[in-house]
Formats: sequence, structure tokens, C-alpha cells
Amino acid sequence: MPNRRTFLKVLVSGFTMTGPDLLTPRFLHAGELPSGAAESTVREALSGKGPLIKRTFRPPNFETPVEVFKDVVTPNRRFFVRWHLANIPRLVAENWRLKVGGDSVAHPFELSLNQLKREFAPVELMAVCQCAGHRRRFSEPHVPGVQWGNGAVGNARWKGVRLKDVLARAGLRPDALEVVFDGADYGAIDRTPDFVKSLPLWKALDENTLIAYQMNGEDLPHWNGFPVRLVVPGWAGTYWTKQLIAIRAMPKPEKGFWMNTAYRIPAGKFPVTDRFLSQKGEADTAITEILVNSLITNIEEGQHCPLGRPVMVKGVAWDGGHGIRSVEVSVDGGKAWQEAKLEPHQGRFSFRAWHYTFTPSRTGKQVLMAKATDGRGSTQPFELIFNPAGYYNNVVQGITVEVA
Ligand SMILES: Nc1nc2c(c(=O)[nH]1)N[C@H]1C(S)=C(S)[C@@H](COP(=O)(O)O)O[C@H]1N2
Ligand SMILES: [Mo]
Repeated sequence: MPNRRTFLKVLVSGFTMTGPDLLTPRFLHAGELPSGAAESTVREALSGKGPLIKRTFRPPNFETPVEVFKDVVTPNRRFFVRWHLANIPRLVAENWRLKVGGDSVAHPFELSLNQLKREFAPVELMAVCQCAGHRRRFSEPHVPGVQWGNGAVGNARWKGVRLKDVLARAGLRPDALEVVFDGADYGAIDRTPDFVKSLPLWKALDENTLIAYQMNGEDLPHWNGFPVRLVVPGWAGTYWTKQLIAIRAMPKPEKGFWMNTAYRIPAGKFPVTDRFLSQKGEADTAITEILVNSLITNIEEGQHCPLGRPVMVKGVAWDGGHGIRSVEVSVDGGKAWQEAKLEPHQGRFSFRAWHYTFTPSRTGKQVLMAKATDGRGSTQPFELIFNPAGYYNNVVQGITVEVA
């Protein structure tokens, strides 16, 4: 059962400067903010982007305000931005090259952007990109890392070519175990490990894994990986390498910091079914698919609802690629649940919009909640599965409205 205290906790106010550009609001629950007040004070635009909530400036980490998710497609200008390294070069499309090689290919080669677009079949699909640390700020106890609220996620229509088609041209050898990806960004100090990620061969060869050059019908924004990024539908954003410049098929596990140390989850604690066996350790393992989650997008904490007047509660739900089976809504803090109406689906990797209409029949505070279930029957928990990096927070959230 939901813990009502979670939603009624007293506001811890104030901002702390934890580094030169690191402005960290110390609110424990976004739901406790007086309608938009404090969040709006940290809204800023990166060049070419619309207003986003700044979490850190260098490297740039900006999240999407929840009301943007009223649209099932997240506009490019409002799509969240997540970078680990401080130096993000401005890439010029004409000069961009993709190196395809590694010890497990027979014929390494290079591609220009025009070749990528002309020589491989185009594919388009809708998919959610979600950072593993989405909602980290609600971890209890508090955990270090970018203090994401509800906006380290977005849904877009991606266009690109299949990674498997590009790998096929290079001639994969039978010993290929992982495919390794490198972007053009680099650390400020030599010691900062380069952002290198890998996928198990089976996921790299999945027909939905794309080398993408378009987002919602336009070039990718600079901050979302122009000119080319990896799109790994169903899996955590960490694998979606931006400014992709090198791909290597390898016969051994990638051992760099971003695979070996970061983005790992305690083994056996989460209901994940996708396996990344070559990255499995004794106690922990590399994060894989996104867990089922949902958001109420059109109601603000503390919103006033007139007695007897119908309220349409709207939201989105998503998961790691099994598709959304159902969304249930509670208007009494989790005691009773009713089925929400699902909007037409846009593919099993996409946000699924839903709505539910209720008519408040008594005055006072009322706690609204949404709980989604994915196609394999996995649902959102009421208690956080704690882990030191604050990943995978898909706990059912509550929004308190005031009926008068
Ligand atoms: N080159 C590069 N690609 C990257 C990252 C990065 O730091 N460098 N961060 C990853 C992480 S952790 C996430 S969550 C997604 C975020 O994608 P977005 O910034 O387009 O929202 O990009 C991924 N791709
Ligand atoms: Mo991430």
C-alpha cells in the first residue's frame, strides 16, 4: 500500500550551491512544490532549445517540465538533455564520419552522413528515451548524481538506419560478443573516462536498434546528438550514444568506467528480463530495459477542483518494449482503483496516452494516483527499490488536489 506520509511530507526549502554551476534545489518531492513556483526559477534555455529545468550547467543536464508531456510526442525544443562530459564539440554534418570496425569485423570502413542516408534502408519508429536516473531526487535516503525530477524522459519519432545493416556490411565474425559505441564528446580533464558504452550482440542486432539522424522529422538538435545518435528502444538512455563517431564489434566485454562502474544495478532486485550476460558481475549487473512507469500530466499539486464538476485526468505510460496493457487511476490515495481509457497506441516503445474522468463528490484533499501495467504483467511498485545510484524509480506517485 502507498505510504501517505510520502505525499504529505513537509517542504524542505532552499537551494544549495554544490559546485560552480551545480544548482541543486533541495526539495524532496516535486509533488510538494507550490504550483510551479520554485521549479520555474531554475528554468533556462540552452541554445536552440525551449525552456527546460536546469539541473547542472557544465556538463549540461536539463529536464523537461511535466506539462510538456500533455503531448504524446515530446517536441525537440523541449526534449531533455543529458551529458556526462563537459566538452561537446559543435559537429559539422559534412565533416562527420562514422568509423565501423573492431576485432570482430572482417572489413572495417567509414561512412559519411550522405552515405549513411543513401546506402541503407531508412526506418522510423516511436520510442521513449529515459535516463536511468529519472526521478532520482525522490530517492530516500538521498543519493548523489544529477537530481532529476519527473522530466528525464521523452518520446520522439526517430528516423535512421538499422545498426544491424551497418554491421553486416563490415562482416561480423562469429566471435563478436559486444558492440561498443563512442561519441565525440570528451572530458575536461584527461582523467575523466571517455563516454564509451556497449550493447550485447543480440540487442545490437535487434531490428529496432537504430543509428538515427532525425528526430520528429527534423535533424537532431545539437544537444540531443547532432548529427547522428544511437536509438536503443526499450533500454535506458545511457545506451543511446549521441554524436556517434565510432562503432566496434568486439570479442570481449567492454571494461571502461561507464560499463564497469556506472549504470549498474544490484543483481536480482529489479523485475528486469532483458539480459546483458557479458556485463554481469557477482553483486551487480549493467542496467538494461526501462521499467513500466506513468505520469499524470495535466494536474498540478494543490490544484483546486470544484465539487461536482467532472475532472479529466490525463497522462502517459511507458515501459521497456512490452507495451502498456493497462493504466489504473485512484482518486482516494490508493484505496480503490479504476481502469483509465488508453489512447490508440503508437508502437510498443512509445508513450501511451491515457485519460480518466472523475467527479469529486466530497470536499477536502484528495490524492490522485496512476499505476501502469506492461504487456508482461509487470506493474509499478508502491515502495522504492533502493539502490545507491537512484536508478529505476517507478514508484506510484500521488498528486493532492483540493476539492471545494
Ligand atoms: N556522447 C554521449 N552520448 C550520450 C550521453 C553522453 O554523456 N555522451 N549520455 C547518455 C545518457 S545517460 C542519456 S540518459 C541520453 C540522454 O539523451 P538526450 O540528452 O537526448 O535526452 O543520452 C545518452 N547518450
Ligand atoms: Mo542517463
